[in-house]
Amino acid sequence: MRKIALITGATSGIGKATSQILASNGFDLIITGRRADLLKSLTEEITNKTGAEVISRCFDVRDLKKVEEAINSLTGKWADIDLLVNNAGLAVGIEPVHEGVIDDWERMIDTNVKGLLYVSRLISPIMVARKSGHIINISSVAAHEIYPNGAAYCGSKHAVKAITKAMRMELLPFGIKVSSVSPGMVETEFSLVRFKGDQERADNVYKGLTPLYAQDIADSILFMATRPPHVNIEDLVIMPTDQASTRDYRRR
Ligand code: NDP
Ligand code: 8X3
Repeated sequence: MRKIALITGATSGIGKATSQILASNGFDLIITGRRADLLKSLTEEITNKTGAEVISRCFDVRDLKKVEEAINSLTGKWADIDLLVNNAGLAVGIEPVHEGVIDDWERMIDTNVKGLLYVSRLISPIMVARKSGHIINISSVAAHEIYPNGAAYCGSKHAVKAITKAMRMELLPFGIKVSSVSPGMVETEFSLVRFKGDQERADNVYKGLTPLYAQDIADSILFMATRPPHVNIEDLVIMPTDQASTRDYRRR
């Protein structure tokens, strides 16, 4: 029987690649994000390519009411979610705290931390009731390291690490797996969002080195999601070969 996966932030990057690979490997999907046009085209693309059943829900993870409406609108088999991939997230701005833009901090903390909690709050009771399920949070190397001008983003991902660990303890009695993936540099829309649409600045991030691609992270998520029931991968830190830390790169 096919399993059901809900992926947040499926319209781009890691979430999109994860949706594609899960659909090709036995999952029917609930894909989510804020851009309705991209959700529609991805639904069509995955359905046509893989034959998986795909539905979408368009919402902002920062808006608790909308998250509630979206999750509570799921009925029948769609309400029985096996796998939640908490992927929606972003970095905005790259300033020291003393020059920080408050709205950037709000966006990062509200999305990466509170949004992840809202979605988890709505979906984990479904898993608790059926005593099975798997939650994979997309964390970051920024949950393991800290770099200057990244206080709010690193703080938000350190929070994801703490939330992941706490949820793993809380959900232990119910046999629910909780994992995280902690990538280094992945070439997606991430830098374009961080630099607020400045394409040249975003491109420079990946100049002279080979970054990870969304597909690399999606492969690992599929691996984690398909381990036998007695195996839970707690966290996977995945770096490009050309990156040794958040501050050490090999550029040629
Ligand atoms: P992208 O910008 O390509 O994708 C981000 C996704 O998140 C989009 O689908 C976007 O969809 C969604 N999203 C953002 N804000 C919201 C929101 N408020 N509500 C709902 N959806 C939202 O970046 P990545 O694929 O790289 O990022 C995915 C995750 O990976 C993030 O959590 C990021 O922190 C993490 N990560 C990324 C790394 C990288 O170098 N790229 C490295 C380590 C971790 P839409 O705009 O349609 O809402
Ligand atoms: C994204 C990786 O190094 O830009 O989470 O923080 S980094």
